[in-house]
Amino acid sequence: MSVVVRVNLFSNPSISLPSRGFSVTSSSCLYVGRKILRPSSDLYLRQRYNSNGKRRTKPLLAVIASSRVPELDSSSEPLQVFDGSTRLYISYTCPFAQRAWIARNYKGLQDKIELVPIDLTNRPAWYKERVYESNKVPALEHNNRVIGESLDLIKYIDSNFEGLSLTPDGPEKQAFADELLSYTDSFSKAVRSTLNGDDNDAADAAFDYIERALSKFKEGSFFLGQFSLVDVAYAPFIERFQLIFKDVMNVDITSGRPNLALWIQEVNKIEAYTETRQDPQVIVERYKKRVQAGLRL
Ligand SMILES: N[C@@H](CCC(=O)N[C@@H](CS)C(=O)NCC(=O)O)C(=O)O
Repeated sequence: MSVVVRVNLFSNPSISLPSRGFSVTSSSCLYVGRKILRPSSDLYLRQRYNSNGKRRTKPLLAVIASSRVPELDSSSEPLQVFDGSTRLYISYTCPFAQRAWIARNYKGLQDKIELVPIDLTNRPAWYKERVYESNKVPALEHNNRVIGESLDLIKYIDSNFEGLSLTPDGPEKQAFADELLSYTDSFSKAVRSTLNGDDNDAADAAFDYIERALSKFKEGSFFLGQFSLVDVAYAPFIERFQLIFKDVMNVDITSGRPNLALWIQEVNKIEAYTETRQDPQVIVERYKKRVQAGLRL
């Protein structure tokens, strides 16, 4: 008899990014020793090939990953929570947390909201006890309270902090934003059901929905024309699905979907997002490990 275990594709990751003693001092500059890296739109391409067209031995994203703030784990001293600091608890591997991280970066809040990465495979006990009872990421500690749930959180960050707005103007865009935000879970579920072999057509239908949605506002390549909460909500998931479909099924999700292709291209020009991207190889390897372990997504 086979036992089927249902898991969230991206929670409880078995692989976490390496973290060494490098520091991140601002949004756009990563200091690795004495070298300053400035992530840019063609980050992924630059990671793979050097100027002679030869493949790099050390991927640039891996260098950036290793320059990130180290994760806290069960051996980490408890933070002085509710001391007036504003902290965003994330995991580098979690797409829900990535949403909040992108919003914080986009609004230029690196000095106002401290990033606190947690190792989800070996969580500090005090996180659940003192910070967030649900023991999940993301969570924001702000004004002596904790806000969770990524979609609520990106809205909260947008309306309670200074910086570029992620909220659309006008009732038409607002209504469309609400519709698209409420579709995010159905979108992931549909794509996962194809990856699980339950419904071969569900992912196609979900990507077609995105393709159509991207044609609504013509003044830009993003869902609502300009970069907004909707792009923030979808980017981490489309990032993962594109890689997995390409690598595992040899399917290009942008084929026949020019709006989606353009959206991916444009979103990869937003530094606030590219800084949060995971090493593509790590995403694919983690997915394969789950499949090999017989886990459903
Ligand atoms: N609905 C939540 C989902 C958050 C979530 O599932 N986070 C995962 C990591 S990707 C987590 O913290 N899992 C730990 C657990 O479930 O114990 C949101 O949108 O923030």
